[in-house]
Amino acid sequence: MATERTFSILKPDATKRNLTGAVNAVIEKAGLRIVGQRRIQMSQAQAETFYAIHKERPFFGELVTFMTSGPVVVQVLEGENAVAKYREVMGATNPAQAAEGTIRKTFSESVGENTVHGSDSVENAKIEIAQFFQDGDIVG
Ligand code: D4T
Repeated sequence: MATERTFSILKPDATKRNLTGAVNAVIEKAGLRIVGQRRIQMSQAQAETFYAIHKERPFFGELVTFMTSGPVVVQVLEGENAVAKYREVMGATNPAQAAEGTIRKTFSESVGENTVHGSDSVENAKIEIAQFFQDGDIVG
């Protein structure tokens, strides 16, 4: 198993409900180390670029509106198999289908406002991290 980095976003529904610490506790308990973290207001252009893969999907407009509706916390997580591990800790995209104990099962109210994002591959993690972090802002 390899030490990897993945990219995480605590979405506006998390910051709005003061869940930053509660979600971070789940992340750290799972053995993932938060090696970079910044609270930002995402611009429309940043959100559109980040979710460009979903541009043709019917929910794209709503997704961009939601992601820019309040502050988000962007993070770099590090650990053994961090990409897959974090996807497991987040739970299914739709919280109604998420397993017990996952972040989305515990905290999320809908598929649109599902509290966290996590990269789906090591390759995408690198691209996503580079969109929001400079090397010096990640301290492992
Ligand atoms: P992200 O990318 O935010 O980590 O979510 P997932 O990887 O779990 O899910 P995704 O890429 O399929 O969806 C991206 C983003 O779009 C929102 N969404 C999704 C939505 O608003 N309505 C929908 O029907 C779906 C499928 C939620 C996450």
